[in-house]
Amino acid sequence: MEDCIFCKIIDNQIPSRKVFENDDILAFFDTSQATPGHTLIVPKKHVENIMDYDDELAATVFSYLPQIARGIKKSHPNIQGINIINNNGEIAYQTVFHSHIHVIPRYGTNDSFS
Ligand code: DGP
Repeated sequence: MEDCIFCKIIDNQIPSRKVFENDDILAFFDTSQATPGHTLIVPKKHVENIMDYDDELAATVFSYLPQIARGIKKSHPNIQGINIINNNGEIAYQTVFHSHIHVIPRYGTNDSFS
């Protein structure tokens, strides 16, 4: 979609630090790392938010969460936990209107995410 930052990242028009990619999704580091390893998972199909998913897209996109979380943990062994966050709509703090799931590693009660 024209003027969508994440569509441009998917099309390699904007560089990103990729974590995982296949025909359905792209996972890449968030530029604003809430904690080290903070990753976004985006469907390659442009959908604005969760209200625009059909069941198949939801099942597909969310099915990658465990393997991506395990991959991030492998490369960041000090991870003690992970927050999965999905903001939908401006009121819910969505700022990029191409749906994405935040995978935010947690390193302890005093890490940089609160
Ligand atoms: P949200 O507030 O849930 O819509 O989160 C959007 C996130 O997208 C925010 O944490 C920063 C990240 N972001 C915005 N622009 C870019 C970009 O050009 N590249 C990358 N890697 N992340 C971006």
